[in-house]
Amino acid sequence: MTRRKFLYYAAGLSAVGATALYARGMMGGVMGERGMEPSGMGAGMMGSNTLGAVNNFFNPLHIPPEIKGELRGGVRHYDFDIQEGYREFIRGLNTPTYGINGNYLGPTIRLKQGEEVSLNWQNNLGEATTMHGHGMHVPAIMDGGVHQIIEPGTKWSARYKVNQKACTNWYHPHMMGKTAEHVLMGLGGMIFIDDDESLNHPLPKRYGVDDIPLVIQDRSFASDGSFIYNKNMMTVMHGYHGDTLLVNGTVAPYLEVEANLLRLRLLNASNARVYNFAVAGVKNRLIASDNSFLERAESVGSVVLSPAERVEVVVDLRRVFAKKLYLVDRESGAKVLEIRVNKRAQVRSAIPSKLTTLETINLRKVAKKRRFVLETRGPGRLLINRKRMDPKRVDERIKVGEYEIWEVKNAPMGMGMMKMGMTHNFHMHAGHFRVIARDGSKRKVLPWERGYKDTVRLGVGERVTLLVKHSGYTDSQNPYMYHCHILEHEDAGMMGQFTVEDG
Ligand SMILES: [Cu+2]
Repeated sequence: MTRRKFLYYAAGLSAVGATALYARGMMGGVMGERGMEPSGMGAGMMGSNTLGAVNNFFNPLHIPPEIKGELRGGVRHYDFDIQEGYREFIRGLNTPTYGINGNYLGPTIRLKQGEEVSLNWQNNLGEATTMHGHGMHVPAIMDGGVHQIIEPGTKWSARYKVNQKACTNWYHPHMMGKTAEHVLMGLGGMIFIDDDESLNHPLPKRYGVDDIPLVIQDRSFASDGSFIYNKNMMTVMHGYHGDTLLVNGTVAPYLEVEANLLRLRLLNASNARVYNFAVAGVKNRLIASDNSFLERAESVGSVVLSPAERVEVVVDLRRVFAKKLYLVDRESGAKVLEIRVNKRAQVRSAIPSKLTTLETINLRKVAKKRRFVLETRGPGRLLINRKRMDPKRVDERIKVGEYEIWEVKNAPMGMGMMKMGMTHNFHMHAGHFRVIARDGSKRKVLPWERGYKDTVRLGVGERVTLLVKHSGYTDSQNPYMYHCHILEHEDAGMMGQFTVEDG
């Protein structure tokens, strides 16, 4: 052990000693006298669902800076520096990280519908990566998928006209075989898209005050502070599960807010963990899914989010002044964020009765049906339609502007009555879909699946029916991707490619 490492280690232990409850929660009980073995099998490595309980929330929630770009020659430019760094997640321990314009995660990018923008990504890492706009409806060469590689020391710009409805999207790397590690190290951030409709709504919209980005991730820390990530067969099969929750890169976070309406933009940016979120003790009003508002707000008990899915939820805190509430994950039972209602309301906001208008679903217009089967066929063999991702192969060619039905199934492993397997999800680039049915039933479509979406969860043996349309940006040479967004599955090859072509 080097002296430097030893000092971090000792400092870590004293910090742990001062707040034993915190430490036990943070480390899920595995950090003993000797700390977690850096090469060992922590709870997170087993693919287990163990999350340490946190009861003492003492770090103010980090709010990523919001960047609105700079107009240069009629184009709004956003400049990014993808860099290596260190972040002190746990007092006294420096965790090696990646970040964007900082040491972990990146700023919130604010885009306005109709504007010409250029997102300029400078890669200052020691390795190649890419930067994908998740949920962005853009030309294939601006997608930042597996083909738009940014070599170390070079810059890549995604330039396009913002051409979609108001929503909450995000950005993250999409490097073949490396996405899980690059996201784990800290690359990612939110994209808020505004349009005239969203700007005119009386909804809460003061960034970081009553309109809060929440990037939720799970991580496991070694005793020297570094992230534990062993890409063994168990991790590939079950996906990475950490024992510690981070919100915007903050452990044990609290947020001080007004006794007012509070809008939470929830992003599951975890590699593999599925959450069931709710703000306990108040009514949760769902207003948006991945790519749009719902037509009308809907009360929900909780919201299940698989990796990469987003929702916007509004909670009414006007009658709970001087109280503490919690965002909880009902899946693990863990508290995620402490909400301290300790400020008086400064503005009036409301949820309008009509949030947006979605296109009427008309299945008679459907021109084609495609089937996608997500399947595990042996250790590490994660396939879609029995194929592993090949960046040189185009799997599907789609005619622009046509309605299609995509039926996506998570095929169970094993035989007979035993339905074994794992949760997957399905993400489609470029276009947005509507979820028509789950296991053939319209009624099984969940409230947060009633707006436009780009990612949908698939339990073991489940099947979803999606109404898909790709409008615009034809290119027969450059493909987009569809894939499972459990990052270890995606990296193992559970991914395919499609082009959008002229009819
Ligand atoms: Cu998967």
